[in-house]
Amino acid sequence: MIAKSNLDQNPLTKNEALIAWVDEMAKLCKPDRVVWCDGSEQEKRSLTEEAVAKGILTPLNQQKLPGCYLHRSNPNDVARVEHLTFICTKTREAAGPTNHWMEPQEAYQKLGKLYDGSMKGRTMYVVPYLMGPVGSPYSKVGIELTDSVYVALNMRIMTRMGRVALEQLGGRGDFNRGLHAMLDCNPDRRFICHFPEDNTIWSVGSGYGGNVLLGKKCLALRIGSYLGKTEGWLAEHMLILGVESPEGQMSYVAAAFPSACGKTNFAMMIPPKRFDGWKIWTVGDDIAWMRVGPDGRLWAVNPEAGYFGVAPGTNEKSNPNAMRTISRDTIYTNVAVTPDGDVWWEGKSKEPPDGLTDWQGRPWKKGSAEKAAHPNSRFTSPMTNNPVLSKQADDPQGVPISAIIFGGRRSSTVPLVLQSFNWTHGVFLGATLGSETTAAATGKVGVVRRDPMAMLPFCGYDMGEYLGHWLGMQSKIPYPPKIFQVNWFRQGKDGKFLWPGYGENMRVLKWIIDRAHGRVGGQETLLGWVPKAGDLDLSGLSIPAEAVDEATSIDVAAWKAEFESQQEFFDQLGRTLPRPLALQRELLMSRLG
Ligand code: GTP
Ligand code: SPV
Ligand code: MN
Repeated sequence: MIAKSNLDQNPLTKNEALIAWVDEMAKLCKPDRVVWCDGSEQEKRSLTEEAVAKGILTPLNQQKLPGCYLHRSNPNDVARVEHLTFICTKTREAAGPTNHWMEPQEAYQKLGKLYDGSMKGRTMYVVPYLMGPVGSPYSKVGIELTDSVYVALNMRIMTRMGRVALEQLGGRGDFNRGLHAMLDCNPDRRFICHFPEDNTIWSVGSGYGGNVLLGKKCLALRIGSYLGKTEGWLAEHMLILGVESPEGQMSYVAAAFPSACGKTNFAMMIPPKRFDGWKIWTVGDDIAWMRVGPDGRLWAVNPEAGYFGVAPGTNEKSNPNAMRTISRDTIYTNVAVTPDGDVWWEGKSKEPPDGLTDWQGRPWKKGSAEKAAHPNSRFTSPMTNNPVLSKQADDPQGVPISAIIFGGRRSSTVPLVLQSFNWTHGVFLGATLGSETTAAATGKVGVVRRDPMAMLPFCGYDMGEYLGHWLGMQSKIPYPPKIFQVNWFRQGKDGKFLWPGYGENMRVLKWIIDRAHGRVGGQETLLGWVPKAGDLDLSGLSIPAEAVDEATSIDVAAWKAEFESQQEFFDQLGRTLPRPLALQRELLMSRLG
């Protein structure tokens, strides 16, 4: 049966703009069936059964991992594809020099041909979703049309999906129009196209994560950043956490680290023994939407409702809260499995268990040069599973931010922690953030690249203008957060991390919170404020003092090279690079001598 009008097939909405658009897209893609998702438990069960029957999901050991399933993606489709991601604005200039650009009509035509008839014999799921808390004036509604049941089930975890989104939309036509088709999952026919001027996203040829869960990077960041620029707010690649002191004082922090650089871990960390009575509460682990509140502070909401987190490295010691979170109702993608249907990945335990099946479904031998789990294998879990979910995670107003942190993965040069001298310098620290590339995107891993505010792959418009927007926010925020930079990833000569990281990052966070509240002094260096001797609480830490010294040291020669490399990036940004950032760099260089 070819879907004609889906008017009478859909019991969920009378929104005419929505129905007309779904109709139009169904005429293009020609699915056999159009299924409107309501977000109910019953629907989850039937979609899951369907996915299992089709071999898209495999049940894991239901005693050990109740409600958990495994998905293996096509081996050619395991990460975001930045070279196939396009910003389709009328002019190339609007997308800027750091984005791939395609002319909108060309993109609609090119992808339109690929969509044409692509869902014959398949089902088109209509997935209404809400990014942001229910009832929040800041939340946005998107509709994703997809022929992937895996995408529908993941969107159900990652967003507030179904009726709730349609209720918030009402009769309005200002929803994000997302269309996703798997096609034959061929990289030659893979395109992730964003039309910020039309509030539209077209994605083809992939079934993986950020390429296809359109609420996440596509809407909440690329389209979101464009909306933020026009509407005067910030859409950022940031975790949001609450720090509660033993006296019960709560402070909130937002932190931008590039992909696979520690946001999920930082957002869920358990403070070490020394910090008895301190608690960390997760508001979000990947994305923050931030606006100026009526009280003049910066307020943040997490637009998501779940975690699409990196599996490798997650274990009982590094992130016990994540281990609890992923113990039920979780979809695992590209992990290894044990003979009894448990999951495994590198770093889950020291010794791999016997008889593993690798992420591609092949028998895996201990000592094999290949990884058992894909380095970008992931879990999708509802945030309500998180034992330390903040009570404010659903608050329509969000939480007030006291400090913003920028952090990259840098094996050298960048010290453990720095506080910026002022807002402009803080924006400069974010703008010049460098980080070694990870498996979260296809391409070479471990190369340092500039990743301003961890937004290089996610900014939906010209990067120089984006940095200008950040500078411009200063005059809009009467009580701005203080801005910091961290680096958990500096290495010693032996190639080992100097700083133990994970829960021990609480020691750095404590200093940051104290600085944000003006409770502790700092020591001025050429590059920013750092903790005075003794102010970074290191008691009970089982690493040599020299390692901490090395992690916090500033090497003038290395910094000269760093400033050179920053200039190369600034040159690449070209004419829209804000003048204050160029001046900031010159000022810092002259201090270095
Ligand atoms: P995306 O979901 O891609 O945006 O990543 P993320 O920023 O949330 O990264 P995540 O917390 O998942 O961490 C990525 C990898 O870094 C994992 O393998 C972690 O084990 C590792 N990691 C996280 N925090 C630390 C840390 O403090 N020190 C060290 N050495 N590794 C860390
Ligand atoms: C990232 O790459 O930053 C992620 C995973 O959070 S993805 O959803 O694939 O973008
Ligand atoms: Mn991310």
